[in-house]
Amino acid sequence: MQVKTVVIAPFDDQKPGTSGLRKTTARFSEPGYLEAYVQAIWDGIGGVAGKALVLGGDGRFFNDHAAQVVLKVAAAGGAARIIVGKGAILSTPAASHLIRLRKADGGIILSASHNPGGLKGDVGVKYNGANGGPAPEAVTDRIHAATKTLTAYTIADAPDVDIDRLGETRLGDMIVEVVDPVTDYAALMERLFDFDAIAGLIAGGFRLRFDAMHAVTGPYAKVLLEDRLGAAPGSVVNATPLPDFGGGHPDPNPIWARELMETMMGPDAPDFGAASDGDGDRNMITGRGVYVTPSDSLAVIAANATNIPAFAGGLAGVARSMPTSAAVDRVAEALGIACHETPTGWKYFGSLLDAGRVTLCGEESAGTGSDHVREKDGLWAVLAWLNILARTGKSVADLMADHWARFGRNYYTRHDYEGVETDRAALVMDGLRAQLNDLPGRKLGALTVSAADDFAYTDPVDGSSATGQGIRIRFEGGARVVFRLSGTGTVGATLRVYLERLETDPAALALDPQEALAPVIAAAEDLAQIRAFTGREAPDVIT
Ligand code: G16
Repeated sequence: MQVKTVVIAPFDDQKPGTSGLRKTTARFSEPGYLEAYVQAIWDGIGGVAGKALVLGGDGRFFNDHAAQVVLKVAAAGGAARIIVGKGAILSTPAASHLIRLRKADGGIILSASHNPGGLKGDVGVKYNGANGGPAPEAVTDRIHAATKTLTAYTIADAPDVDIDRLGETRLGDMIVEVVDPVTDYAALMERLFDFDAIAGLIAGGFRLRFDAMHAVTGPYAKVLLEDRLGAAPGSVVNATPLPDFGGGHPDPNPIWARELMETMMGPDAPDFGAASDGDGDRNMITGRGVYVTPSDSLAVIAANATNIPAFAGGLAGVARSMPTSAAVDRVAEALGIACHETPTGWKYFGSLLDAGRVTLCGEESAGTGSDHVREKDGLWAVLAWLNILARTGKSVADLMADHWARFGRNYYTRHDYEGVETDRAALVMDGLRAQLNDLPGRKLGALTVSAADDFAYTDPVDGSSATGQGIRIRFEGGARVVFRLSGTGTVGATLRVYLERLETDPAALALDPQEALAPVIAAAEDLAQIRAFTGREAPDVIT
């Protein structure tokens, strides 16, 4: 095998964000851009020589080419083995599982998650470590440092490897092992859940719809929900992964999964509806006439966990990202288990999961998962819900009503301002930071600020810390607003405002969340002056 050394000027915009490096397809297509980043990953992890890695992705436009680049830069670096999903397909949780199952040194996941794909969309590259989870900050910092000084990369000068056929081939001395993307993951799911109970529920006439949003979960959902659990053929819709996700935005929320929402709120709605995102780690849960927020979903799974065989012995603890609502905190309190509050990003759950301190984690950004892998897992969440519904015999609506009656309801909404000019978004955040010390005691309408800070976190296991993770303002009585800049966008800044209020009055548990939160929404605007600073009259997306 010939190895070429290509001299480059370092790229100055390769800082990994919340979840790997995400850029426009156009940027990633520039000569050497991807190659240089992959080389920087090898440098950041101490070289790839002799290592075994997993490789796969969400099937988006550019990934075919990207997979070949990763293989060739890995071969040039002396990697021993690459285990690749057929056609470069692996959902993010399936990749995490494969890394753990095969005891690989890590893996490369080619995905920009829920960001649109195609020529005008985005591309992403993520490195996961040997525990199957996203690289911790210390590693992404080293990768970033390497990108800034990289002046050359090495690449195998060889024809493309056939990754559409199962089995082993070689690229120089490196073994390329092509595996079925679904088999191992499906076997794992069968071990975790009560498939007999779910199949029984479905055989009894329970109807479901799963929207794969033309993204990676289609083949997984077909096998699990239709073939193994007996859901009617066609229950999985938009099931074929397309390079541009059918022109859609594969983000499972009421805005982007509108078709599913309309079906679920319509007259002949199935009993259960769910969707997943580009790379299969996010989820949306709905029932007939009811939408379940990700924060509530986490709390409901925690409260009903012992119905799930994998959790029969109870939960060690739970964790949620800081902007996620406190619904799960109340469940943890009732169960007498610890509840950890971490910064946004699944990587922060890794050490807690590895140390056995938590079993279940979740994020408001449609992520839920457990210690079975080290990523959030969309289909896992769907199966967890089906398992709970099958064992309790309740409908989604009844399960929610019972949960709120017992624990109270954390009304929750997120308002996103997208594509804001970066300096204007910074003005909003700086303005808030400047007020922090003076806020406690301040009255905003009927609300009084009880505490305000810029969230900082110290990992209780490894002592690593993260600062500047979002402005957190709490009000007396349990209401809260959080301001944070997204770490996954590729154009300008996305300002996220997370709003929450606890309600325990049994007569007020079925309000419209925007109405229930109106005083908190008004207080947030008062504090942040988003209209004045950004010129925006209203959020672009409300979920
Ligand atoms: C990624 C991370 C999640 C995180 C989310 C937040 O999700 O994996 O852990 O909660 O980003 O994104 P932002 O910084 O935009 O608020 P995904 O599904 O895009 O990989």
